[in-house]
Amino acid sequence: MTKVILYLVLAVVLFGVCIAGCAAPPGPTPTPTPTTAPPTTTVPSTTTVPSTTTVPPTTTPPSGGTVDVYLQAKNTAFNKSTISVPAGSTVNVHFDNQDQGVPHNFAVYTNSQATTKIFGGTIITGVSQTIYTFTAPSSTGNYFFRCDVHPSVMTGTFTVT
Ligand SMILES: [Cu+2]
Repeated sequence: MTKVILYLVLAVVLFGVCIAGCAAPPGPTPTPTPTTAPPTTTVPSTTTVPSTTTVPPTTTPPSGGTVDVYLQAKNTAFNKSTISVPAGSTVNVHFDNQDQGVPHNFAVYTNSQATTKIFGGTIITGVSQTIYTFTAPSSTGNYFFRCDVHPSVMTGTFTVT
């Protein structure tokens, strides 16, 4: 009797061992953790600050540039009553005397009183042409121009802007 029990116990134990061994759930197969390659940290390129190129100051004083004026004298009259030029500009007056045997010129004064001359062109006798060059006043305003030979009839306003 005891032998049978012993066998039974043995069988149960063995069975249990078998169950434990065989039915043992497979150990969790270690899933290989994907070794993610560490992101290569790109070193930010040091942005070199562009050196500010300093523009050398222009040594020439600001001027009004050059302006060309075309003035004709004909029948003892100018073909224009107003002349406008930028302040401080170099004025080239292309003077055309169309009066045969008649002298004319071009002159600029501070005002119509014509007591203070700014520029006086050489008198030329027609028919002939010349170019008067002078520097316009640096102050803006209305000045006066005329022909010195015919100051009562050949006059105009010289405007500096
Ligand atoms: Cu004249």
